[in-house]
Amino acid sequence: MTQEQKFQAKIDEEIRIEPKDWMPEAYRKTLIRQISQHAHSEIVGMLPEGNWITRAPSLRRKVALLAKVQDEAGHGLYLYSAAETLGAERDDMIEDLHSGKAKYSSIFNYPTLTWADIGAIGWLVDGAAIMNQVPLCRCSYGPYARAMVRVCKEESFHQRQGYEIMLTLAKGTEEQKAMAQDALNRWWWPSLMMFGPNDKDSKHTQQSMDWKIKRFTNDELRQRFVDMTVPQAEYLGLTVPDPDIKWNEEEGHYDFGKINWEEFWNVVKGNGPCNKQRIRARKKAYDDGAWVREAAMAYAEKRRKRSEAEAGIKVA
Ligand code: FAQ
Repeated sequence: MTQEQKFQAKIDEEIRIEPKDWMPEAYRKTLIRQISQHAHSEIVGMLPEGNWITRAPSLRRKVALLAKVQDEAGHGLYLYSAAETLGAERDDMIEDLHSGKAKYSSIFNYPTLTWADIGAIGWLVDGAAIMNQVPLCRCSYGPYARAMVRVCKEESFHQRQGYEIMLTLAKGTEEQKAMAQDALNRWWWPSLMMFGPNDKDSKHTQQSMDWKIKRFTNDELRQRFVDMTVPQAEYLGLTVPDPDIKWNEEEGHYDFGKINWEEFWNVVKGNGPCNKQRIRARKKAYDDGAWVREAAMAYAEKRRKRSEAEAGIKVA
């Protein structure tokens, strides 16, 4: 048996791969790509919501939104650490985000125009994130799978926070209900795009399924999301902006309309409504934080020297 065959046999037996285990270079690369892009998505994902922290309509809403955005920072840091266990350097990953070499989720390139968008993000974007990430808790790579357990618990709170905002608006005045409907109209299709291209156009899915990094295909997860979310929209009394949504008795699923893939690839390539603004904001945050990194390094150096000097005294 070759090393590669032994590796695949472990995966087939559901034995987790850990950082020091042998792994094919392509497996390592795929994981670094997916985990670092996932980390970038969490970090860039703080920006659309951060836009509303100072304008949350009550103290309760502000506290919940602050907690959510802080959770996202934490998820980004866990994920960068998970990628580091594969030998990736954090500075390189961040550089790749800033230069546009690394991708992050298309969804975060859309603007948050009203408070209802915060509800729609929690409900739809976190709802889609959970659908995609719960299976990642069973990913073959140990550190990624373990990080996902806590991330999913926190995403579940985020989703309920968003749905509660939508419920309040949908049961409010006519104007508030219209805001909720408008947010659903704008976030529905981009949320479906989050799951990635159709299976026939997804270059990584087959290999990632064989390696049990992915447990379901993009289309399978998208379908599950539609099946879960359409009844939630009905409960809110809102209309999903797709005239082709129809329950298919035979399939036991909702049929839905065609996704605008041209829009998706345009956003992925950097030409969405907010791509440039998002990267500008991340670069500025990084540059503004340079003094903190320098101070932390200087402090670590001072402590190292002090403990060396103390050790020297003891030896003497
Ligand atoms: N946006 O062959 P596939 C969140 C790229 S976290 C941009 O199907 P794969 C939390 C893909 O990278 C949201 N690019 O690729 C939150 C590849 O290009 P590459 C992020 C996309 O990897 C909530 C190419 O297209 N979640 O929301 C997108 O097998 C609220 C071909 O695609 C994760 O990252 C896209 N939507 O499947 C935070 C989960 N889709 O890399 C704040 C982990 C595809 O060759 C507020 N990731 N591409 O240059 C995954 O599950 C997978 O990577 C997929 C894509 C499913 C995203």
